[in-house]
Amino acid sequence: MQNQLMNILQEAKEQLLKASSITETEEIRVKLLGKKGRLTEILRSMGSLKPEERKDFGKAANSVRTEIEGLLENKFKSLKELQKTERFITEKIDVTEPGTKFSLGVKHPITITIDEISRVFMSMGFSIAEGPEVETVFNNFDALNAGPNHPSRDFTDTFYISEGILLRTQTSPVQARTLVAKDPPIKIISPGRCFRCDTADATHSPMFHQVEGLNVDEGITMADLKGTLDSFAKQLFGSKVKTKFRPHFFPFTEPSAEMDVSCFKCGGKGCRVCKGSGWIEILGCGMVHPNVLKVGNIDTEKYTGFAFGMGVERIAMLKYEVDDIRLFYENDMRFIAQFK
Ligand code: 2NL
Repeated sequence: MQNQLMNILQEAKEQLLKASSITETEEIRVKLLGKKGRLTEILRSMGSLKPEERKDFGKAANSVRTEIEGLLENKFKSLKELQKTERFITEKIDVTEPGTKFSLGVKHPITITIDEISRVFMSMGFSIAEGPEVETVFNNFDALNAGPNHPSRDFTDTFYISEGILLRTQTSPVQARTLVAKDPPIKIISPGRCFRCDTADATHSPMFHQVEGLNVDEGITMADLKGTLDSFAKQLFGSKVKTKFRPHFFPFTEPSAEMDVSCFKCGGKGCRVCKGSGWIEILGCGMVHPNVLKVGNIDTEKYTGFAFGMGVERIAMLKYEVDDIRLFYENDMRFIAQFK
């Protein structure tokens, strides 16, 4: 049995020399000194020895245990030391390195323009209405008096999704929904994204933005339309601008008009922005067609209304003198960050 003890000590030395990790060392400890370990087993079998042998053997076994414990302790210590050194190397931080720069975002010029237009109309008592970009053909065309043969319904101009479903080509369906859902007085604007099957060039984009407006109440006349839109133009482009209304045609309004503002850049003398004419076309408008009011079950004897619509990109391009609409969608921060 003494031999066995010496063997265990020898083995312990050899194994510990080879062990390269704390887990490995712990495994060795359990195998030798654990509850079912080799040394523990031997101590347990001491009962079979004669009493005089037992004393000497016990001493020897204990000293082997102490020695192994000492070896283990040293091994653990040196492994922990090694681990610490490794961590010092891998976790080293260079506190003199420059930090990662996070720059603050900016509002997109189209968002800035929508916000400015909205602020002006809100100051005149309009609220903001929103609706889905995927719409029904009914809300986008039928409800707006664009009959079954209206050219804007053409498959080559409109993104149809399925039978009766499309991407809205204007934000008027939002107003059509409001006419159905609410009773007058109605005084809303609907800013939002629209889609048309156009090939992108300097002035066209298949995705663009509109702000439309609708005001339905008792006794609304063309004078309300002109007063509201003239005030809007002065607030957006400067108090010196003048407005003029030219007759036009839209299926959803009668009579219809387009509004021009005198050039806010040159004051009307003629320049690059107004292309020499002194006037700039800003929006379309008109008195809501009775057929449109009827869709909302609105009494056309009692109520009248005016409506208007403008392209946000066009206004942003004029205001900021941007000559290509595609710049708005390239997300080049050198462009976007100029409009703070
Ligand atoms: C333009 C012209 C316009 C409307 C939009 C409208 C909506 C309803 C009823 C009547 Cl629900 N009208 N919208 C009216 C006139 C003109 O837009 O040139 N937009 C860019």
